[in-house]
This record gives sequence, C-alpha cells and structure tokens, in this order.
Amino acid sequence: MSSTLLIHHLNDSRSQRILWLVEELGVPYEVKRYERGADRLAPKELKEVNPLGGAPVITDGGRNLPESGAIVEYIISKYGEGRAQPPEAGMLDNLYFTHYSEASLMPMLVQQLIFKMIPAQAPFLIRPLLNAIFNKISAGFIEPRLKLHADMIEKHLEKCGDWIAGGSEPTAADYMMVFCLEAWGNSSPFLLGPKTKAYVNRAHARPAYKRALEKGGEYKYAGDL
Ligand SMILES: N[C@@H](CCC(=O)N[C@@H](CS)C(=O)NCC(=O)O)C(=O)O
Repeated sequence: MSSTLLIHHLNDSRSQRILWLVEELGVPYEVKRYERGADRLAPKELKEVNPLGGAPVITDGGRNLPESGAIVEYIISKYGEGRAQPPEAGMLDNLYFTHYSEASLMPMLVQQLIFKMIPAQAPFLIRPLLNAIFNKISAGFIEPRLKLHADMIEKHLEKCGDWIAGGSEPTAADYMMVFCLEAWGNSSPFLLGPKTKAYVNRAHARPAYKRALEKGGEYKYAGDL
C-alpha cells in the first residue's frame, strides 16, 4: 500500500479544489485520473473508492475519504503545518463559507443546471413548451434566490480583502468557494459582482492554481471571469 496521499480526480469537477490545495501547501501526492463519460457522469471505477460514485475522494493511510469539504479540512489539519489557517477575526467567516459552499450554494446552482438540462434533453417537439415552463420557473424562483447569494458574496468580498477569512493566503473557505463561483460564472456570470469576479481571477493567477491545472488535465471552469 502506498503511503503517499492519493487524490482520485475527475475531469471538470470539484476535485480541482483538492489539487489546488495540495499544490499550495506543498503536500506530496499522487493523482489517479478518471474521465467523465458521454453522459457527463463519473466512470463506474470511482465506486470502488466511493459508494456514491462521485469525486473527489482521497486515499490516505489505507482509508478512503469522499466529500470535498471534509477532504479540505482533513488535509489542512493533517498536512497544513499551520498554513491555510484563518486569522482569529476570520474564523467564523472561514467556517461559514466552507460549509455554505456545498450546503446552500451548490444545491441552487445544480438546480439551475437541471432546469436548463431538462428542456435541452427533451424530444424536439415539446422542447419549446418545456423551455417556456422552465424559464418561467427559473426566472420566478431560482434567479431571485441566486441574486441574494450573489449580493451576499459580493458584500463579503468588498470588506474581507483578498481572501474570505481576511488573511494573506487562501483558507478552506476559498478552496471551497472558488469552484462554486467558477461553475456559476461558466453558466450565468451576469449575477456576479465585480469583486466576486476579481476574486476568482485572483485565485487563477496563483502559481499553485496553475500547477494544479497541469496536474488535473481538462477543467472547463478555468477561464477568467
Ligand atoms: N458534495 C460532494 C459532491 C460530489 C459531486 O457531486 N461530485 C461531482 C463532480 S463535481 C461528480 O462526481 N459527478 C459525477 C457523478 O456523480 O457521476 C462534494 O463536495 O464532494
């Protein structure tokens, strides 16, 4: 059994968070790459390390750990050597945004994506009807809520400085939030404010982020906003 941290990485996915983190921290690691199928789902081999079949997963000390938030917290606490820690004044922001990213924001973004996918995948003849229905639901239900999220994030970024917890380097909250904002920016950037876009681009400019892209291969959310 290898004693090196192993990152199970799926293209165009949340596992890019983990590659960015380990590159920032300088943690030795290996990558096992998985490719999405034509249906955009993960290949069945990922089920060997995660019964739910999704990425990311890490293998460390003979144990598999899925769930990106858990992985980010685990790696920072086990391998961080004091790095990626928020200043005391930013502890609550770090905690809040680390969990908000997957618990509140991603479900809204996934819902929006599904509402776009349903008409696109429907039989040609009923597509216009479904488009009209789902666009109406989206405009009335999802977009006003996403606007609340976008405004809250923008307001926070107006006051926190470069990184969410107010320190001089990214913390768990940033590793978690940047992926959400990249995915959001890729599908409907118009709601995102200027500070939010600059924040994502700041992450993209970091040498460790660029090294992570080289290690991970295809990642369709890497474009600046
Ligand atoms: N909350 C989980 C979500 C995991 C997840 O949905 N991963 C996506 C990639 S971004 C995935 O593996 N999708 C392909 C599939 O489920 O087949 C996490 O943060 O790790």
